[in-house]
Amino acid sequence: MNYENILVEQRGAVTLITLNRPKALNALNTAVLKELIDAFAAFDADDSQRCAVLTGSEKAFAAGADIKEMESQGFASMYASNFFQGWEKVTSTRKPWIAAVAGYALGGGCEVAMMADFIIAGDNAQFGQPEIKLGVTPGMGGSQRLTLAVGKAKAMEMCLTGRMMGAEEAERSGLVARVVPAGTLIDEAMKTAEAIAAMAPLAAMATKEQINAAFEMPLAQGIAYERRLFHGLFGTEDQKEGMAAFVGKREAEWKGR
Ligand code: CO8
Repeated sequence: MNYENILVEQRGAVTLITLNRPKALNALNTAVLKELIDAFAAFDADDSQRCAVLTGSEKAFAAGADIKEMESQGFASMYASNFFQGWEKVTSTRKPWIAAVAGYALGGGCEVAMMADFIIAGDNAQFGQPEIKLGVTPGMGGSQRLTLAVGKAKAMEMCLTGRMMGAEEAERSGLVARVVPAGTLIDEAMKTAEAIAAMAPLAAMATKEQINAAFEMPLAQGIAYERRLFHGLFGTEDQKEGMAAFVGKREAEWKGR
């Protein structure tokens, strides 16, 4: 697929996907979604790739869903087309990926960042769910994922007022894993992605699956699920290699099987 709205680059075992609609501050329209679905599916299917980074520009990760595309829609057309269906394909990516957020991450932009396994923010990042100012609400998971990340009080306040949250507050509130100077964002995100890419790939995938299960399952069920995955990894060559390397005081060489 030829991409017009995103750039995709493989750097070693890390795929760097950059939203590239600068004139619309990376607003997310149907074309961007299609390209992202394709890029994430290709990343997931490529054995040479082990972690991805999704980023935008220094001014905007993404300033939301494309308001110009939505403006003229009615209920019937939104419902019939199941508008923006497909984002669940992005969230079903099995390998780990990081959102590297600088500048505005608003509405759908904040929601896409929250679809990542974690967010690294530039110190100029601004997160917000301003849909209420447009007469609507979050529609791509923001009311759920923001609440899970920062709790009811801040999620309610942000979604009801449209207030933006800066990077420092976002880190304090648990929305982002780490804040770095905006100028070093891509380097820092790539370094983190490379560290993940250097781990045993099946263990990385299983870790993601375990932590995501915490959002879907009651505790006892989640712990049993974790244990099954843990047991399952003892059927891999990488478990043998990882533990033999520790005992033999050498670096492990992962095979991904
Ligand atoms: N959609 C379309 N175009 C946009 C968007 C957007 N979300 N955001 C910015 N743009 C465009 C502007 O229209 C402008 O284009 P033009 O030059 O042709 O007029 C260009 O980007 C630059 O924007 P500004 O001139 O406004 O730049 P500023 O630096 O002055 O302001 C802001 C930056 C504060 C980010 C401002 O652009 C803004 O407020 N943008 C809208 C933010 C917003 O409301 N986002 C939420 C959108 S709604 C949403 O995301 C719902 C998600 C759920 C959908 C679920 C469907 C099922």
